[in-house]
Amino acid sequence: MTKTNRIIALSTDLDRSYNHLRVSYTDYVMRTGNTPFVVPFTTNRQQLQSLLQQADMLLLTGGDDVDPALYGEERHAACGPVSAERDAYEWILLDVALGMHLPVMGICRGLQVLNVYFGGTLYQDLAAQYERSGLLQHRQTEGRSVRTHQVCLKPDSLTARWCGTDRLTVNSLHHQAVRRVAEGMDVVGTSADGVIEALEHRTLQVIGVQWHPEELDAPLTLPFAD
Ligand SMILES: [Mn+2]
Repeated sequence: MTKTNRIIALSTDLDRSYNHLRVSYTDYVMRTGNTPFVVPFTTNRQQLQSLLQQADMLLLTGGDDVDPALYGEERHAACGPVSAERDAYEWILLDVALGMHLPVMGICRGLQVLNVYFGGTLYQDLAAQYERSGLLQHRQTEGRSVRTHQVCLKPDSLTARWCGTDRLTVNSLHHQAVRRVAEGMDVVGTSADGVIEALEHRTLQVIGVQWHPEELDAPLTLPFAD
């Protein structure tokens, strides 16, 4: 049975002094039969702890690049804008959520946050740093809801179960990607060029996807629902 009416805490982006989040994320959660709750920006751990007490799951949303300093690298010229405030907020939020044993889902930047949090690294820019040939267009020029490349999922993965298939065509709105996979995480999805599109933690209820399910019409469920 699919569990619905869970309270899903969403991390927010920041736009100067505003909490700032695309409507597609909150709509997505509502379309899955759950209740979204946008966690306001603060770096006060106790405050985040009491806010997350209201939640059944954390969803780390998309946004700008993670500061490469968080994985021990100098910033590459092709790295996009970063926000020290947002990084600090999401790091504490994730820390608190894991401490409370909440399931965590990461979308796009959210996947990258998860990988860096657990000790992995990122390509700061696929076009500039990806070693293999045949790199697909991961920063699509089509609209956000257009599906442009395939992803193969490990058939026995949680992500495949959630998506209801082990092969799907997704949208692609990223220029960075997972480089060194964090200890404890498994690659469960890749595109034809070998770019990592989905990760799951081996022991924790943590999954991340590089595409944007909130912009698509399926799947209309959230992971960890059964
Ligand atoms: Mn992609």
